[in-house]
Amino acid sequence: MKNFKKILSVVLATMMMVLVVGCSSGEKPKEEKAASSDKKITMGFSQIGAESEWRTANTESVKSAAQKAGVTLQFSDAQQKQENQIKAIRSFIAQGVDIIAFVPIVETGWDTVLKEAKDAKIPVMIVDRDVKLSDESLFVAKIGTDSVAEGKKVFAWIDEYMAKQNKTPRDGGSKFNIAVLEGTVGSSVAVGRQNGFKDAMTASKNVDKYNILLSQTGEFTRQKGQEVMESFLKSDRDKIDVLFAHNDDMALGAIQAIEAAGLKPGKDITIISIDAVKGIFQAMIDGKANCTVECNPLQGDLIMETAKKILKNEKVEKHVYVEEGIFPADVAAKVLPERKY
Ligand code: GZL
Repeated sequence: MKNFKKILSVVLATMMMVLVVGCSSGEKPKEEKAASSDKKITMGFSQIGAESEWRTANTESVKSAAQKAGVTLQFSDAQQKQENQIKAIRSFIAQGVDIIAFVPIVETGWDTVLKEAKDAKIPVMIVDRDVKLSDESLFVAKIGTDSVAEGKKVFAWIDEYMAKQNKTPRDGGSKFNIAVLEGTVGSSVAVGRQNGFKDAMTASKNVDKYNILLSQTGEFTRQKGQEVMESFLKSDRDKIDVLFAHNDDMALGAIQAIEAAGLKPGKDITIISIDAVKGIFQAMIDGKANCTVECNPLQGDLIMETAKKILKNEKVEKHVYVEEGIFPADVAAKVLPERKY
């Protein structure tokens, strides 16, 4: 009997040991798990869509930079709808991400949802485009491009080019007629590029040489750019001297419409656009476009570096602009092989 009791107590003690070891090697206590996971940042990123070559490059840059930086990315594509972006930001808040970054498709309508993020103590970064807010403390940093400067560069190049090429207005009048394909209505980029272009024209000594004959949104897409250019050519085929497209994709669509109308893009109609994507370099090499102003989508690394600084409570610049150049047709063949997007 005594032996039996001894064996039983050893068995019971062993079972207790197994139970204790089993529990401790399973789930970590909540605070310990939380502490160890603090090192890995989770970012909620709301992208506007995939409307252009530029946007695709911007998305690729963000995703690859997140992977490189060890940031877990909750990525949402809003399919060009602000309400989808607001829904995505609300879901990031509900998930309790560490930081939110988003590309605001239009300038206004963000105060309420960004206040919700602030109340949830989740820092927000604005990427690429600008927002109009009643309270600038609703975001910590903005990383993007200077659309007003891009618009100014466009006019400066046109003015220099028309003089250098000894061009005269196609309709025999005294002014060069300019057609403009605008970007997304209400986006800071379309507003900035148009204002920069017009401000530079107004300030120019040659202001009387130019007339903005036509200006309409092509929504930053190739398809819409072609459609709107077709309508411009229907009404003013033999009057248009210059096409300014707010992005290269719309210019590439317009080139198809100009050729279909029996005109020579890049010759009959001088074409300048913004982004500097590979497609426009090829069009310039083919003699169908004349210049592109760079707008740099490769913002991913800067976004991730800035996010890490914000979460370590380090000081960051409120507004950071990425580097941007300008590429006329005569450098296109040399530069194209080096282009990353
Ligand atoms: C520019 C970016 C614009 C590009 C377009 O900062 O927001 O949106 O110029 C893109 O190609 O669709």
